[in-house]
Amino acid sequence: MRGDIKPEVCVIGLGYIGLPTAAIIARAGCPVHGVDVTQNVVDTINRGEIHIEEVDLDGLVQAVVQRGLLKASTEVAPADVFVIAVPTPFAKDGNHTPDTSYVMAAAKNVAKVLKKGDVVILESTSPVGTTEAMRDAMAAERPDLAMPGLTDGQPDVSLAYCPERVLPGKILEELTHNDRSIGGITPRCARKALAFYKRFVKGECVTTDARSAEMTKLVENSFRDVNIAFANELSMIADKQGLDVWEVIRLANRHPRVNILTPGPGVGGHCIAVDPWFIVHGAPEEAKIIRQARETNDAKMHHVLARAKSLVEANPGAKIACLGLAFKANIDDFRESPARYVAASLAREFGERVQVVEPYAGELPKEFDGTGAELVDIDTALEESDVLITLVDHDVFKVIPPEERQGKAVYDTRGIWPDVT
Ligand code: SAJ
Repeated sequence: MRGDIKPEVCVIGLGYIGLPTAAIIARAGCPVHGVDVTQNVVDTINRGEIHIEEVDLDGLVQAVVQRGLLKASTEVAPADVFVIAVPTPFAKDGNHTPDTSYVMAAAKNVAKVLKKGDVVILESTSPVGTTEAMRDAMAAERPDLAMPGLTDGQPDVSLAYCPERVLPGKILEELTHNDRSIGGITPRCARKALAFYKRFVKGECVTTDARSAEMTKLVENSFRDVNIAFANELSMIADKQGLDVWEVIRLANRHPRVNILTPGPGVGGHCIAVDPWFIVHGAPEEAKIIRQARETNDAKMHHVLARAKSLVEANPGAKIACLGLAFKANIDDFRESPARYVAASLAREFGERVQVVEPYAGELPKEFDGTGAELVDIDTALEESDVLITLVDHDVFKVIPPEERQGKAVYDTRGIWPDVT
């Protein structure tokens, strides 16, 4: 990887982060070999199409595939730079233990094709120490190569941890413009990774060590989780004391140094509700607020369900419209969504009385099967339902004027209608 010569890049894991990253690297002119275990994903990308929804990603993937800069397969191929963006889910032990087996498997596959001078970068959100563990696994696979931190002399390869911090729905923009932490196993590793990111990142790239970069990623999402938990706790206190939490937050936020976030039906998505557990797992005695925030945000979902049920029971026979299934506003991502959990629980209990409005869904998810609940458009729901439960703050719901909601019982868990308390 020297001068103006574009490095060949192998991106392992072509999901929500890996595919946009591969496409952006290819757009910068580097030939990218994308790797995914799912044949269907590989075939889709090689046709210039995409298997996930993300703003503007379809056009970009089509363009780089057509230009021959992005090719996908199921096998890792030799390259100058390897970027690993595979999932790090929980283990199935029920204890929120991080499962880094996909990262380790990717590291071993990379090790097989590794040559002197290569750079290996881990992007997956990972517990502290994962990059070093990856290095050790690669060293075991390739004793012929001097690994960073394990040799007194110059290492043969570089290894770094460089997390993304992009917001779903704005991934392409944020991949390019956000600042990045670049954590090398050694400072030299960080410099090698930095030179690579400079090719396609316009934000500032700040170098550090691998463990600090791993922790930084976890801390960012935990910070947000703790702050959302504060808002959700306030909303439960307000419910108990008969206060309008939106009014209290609006007023408190007039203080120049107070910025309370927005209560909702709980925290969804694959990052904020997951990453804090990686910190708790690493330091269970110390991570008290972080653990409590997770528990508070999960408890909020059950609080919302209980309050919704009481409202339905107070309106016997009435049709109920659940507005939204997505995990947050204006996206079509329904995974790990508290809204989906609440709506499905109501559907199981109240069956045909439940209508679901989700402009981003073509059909209801599987757990609604056999409940009798139906997916309807917003006009049908406003015509037929007497109870409205707002679970997602989609723009299309925000613009429903008070006249169209008149006479209906409303539970607005997102605070989208200022006239509703
Ligand atoms: N939420 C609230 N109240 C709020 C803000 C959010 O209830 O005031 C809820 C949302 O409805 C949603 C969840 O929290 O269910 C998370 O939404 P989000 O928009 O805060 O974050 P994500 O999960 O879409 O993306 C996050 C981002 N992290 C931070 O903002 C610290 C993103 O920058 C990360 O890159 C991403 O996680 C990730 O991949 O880790």
